[in-house]
Amino acid sequence: MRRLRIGVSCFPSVGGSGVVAIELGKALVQRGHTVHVIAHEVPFRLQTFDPCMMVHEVHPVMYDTFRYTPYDLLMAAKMAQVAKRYCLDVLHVHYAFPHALCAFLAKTMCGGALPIVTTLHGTDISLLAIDEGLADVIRLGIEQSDAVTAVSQHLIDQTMEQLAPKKSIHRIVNFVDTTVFYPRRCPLLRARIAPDGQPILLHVSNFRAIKRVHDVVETFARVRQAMPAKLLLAGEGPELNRIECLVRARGVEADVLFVGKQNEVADLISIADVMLLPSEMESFGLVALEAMACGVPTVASDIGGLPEVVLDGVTGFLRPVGDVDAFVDAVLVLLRDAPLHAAFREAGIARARAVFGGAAQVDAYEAVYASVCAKGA
Ligand code: GMT
Repeated sequence: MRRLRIGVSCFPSVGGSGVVAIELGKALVQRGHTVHVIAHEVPFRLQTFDPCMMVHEVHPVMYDTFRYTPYDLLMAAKMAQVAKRYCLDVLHVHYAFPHALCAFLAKTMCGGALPIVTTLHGTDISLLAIDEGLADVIRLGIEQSDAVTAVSQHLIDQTMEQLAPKKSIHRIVNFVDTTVFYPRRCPLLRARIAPDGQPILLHVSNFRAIKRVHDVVETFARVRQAMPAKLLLAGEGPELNRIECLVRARGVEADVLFVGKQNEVADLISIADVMLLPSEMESFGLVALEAMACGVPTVASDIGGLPEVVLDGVTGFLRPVGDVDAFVDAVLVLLRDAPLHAAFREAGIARARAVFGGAAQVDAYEAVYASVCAKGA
């Protein structure tokens, strides 16, 4: 396909959507496209310099009249400016709310000549659970996009059910860079965390309430009653203080390590025996995929898009949301049955490479770009 100039907008801080936006950007650059990232700060996964991947920061305007900084308008203005200055062929935004709406404004400022691709990641749709009044504005963002993708079939179904947009949505699942996420051998790191060879459980998230990190702690506390074990908690967020208190209240602080926000998680994941993801909702669950690629089975909630990632009884276990007993049983099965653990590990690595290795997903995004560019031509 012809080489494109692609604008990309995402939330750059730690979170799967930012990771996917940047990893896709890197893959597109490798295929000869030029990518212009438009975000309020440099995305955390963008570590290496490439002259074909530029970052345009959206700066806040502090002015007494504004109670809140008008992020959406500043983003829209920056999108339009970059589109005009660099003659963008297409603008790919992650999140309908607010980025598809910013893109709609930018397109208008560009005289309508800017095809927009929007990828839904789930949080816009879960926002509706909090504020139904947002439905019209989110639907507008979706319908004004030239093409819309979503990271799981579950998210497509949920969007159709809740918003009924007059728009078809393409399923393009998330992917993982298997040259970064593979089973790494880190014996020294492992020995520092678990000096007596204890199994290691891991949870990585942004500690939002939806992640149910309290279930991680409760699961671990009960596993710990049955056998020696260690728990690694990576990430930060609104629930962190509560979780620290819970760890102390359950008397497991000697076996729990809070490692905070981490940009490079492949080593951390590779030393774990089981990943725990008991979320209330996940449209995809990128961290379960990263774990799978590193050979670490996940015990996750049987919810949202997680069954499209974790194969129950093959690469991990899926259990009902909040059923801590079931989570404990699943973890103990994996920790006590070494051949089963090894089989899950191998199945996970093979599935990550075959289904989520990136080539098919980048092909699919390129096809979407080609179709919207052709329509606009
Ligand atoms: O889950 C979050 O709190 C972060 C959010 C994000 O913006 O990264 O995650 C959403 O997008 C990820 C990437 O597509 C998915 O892996 C997560 O499942 C999804 N989160 C939810 O649906 C709650």
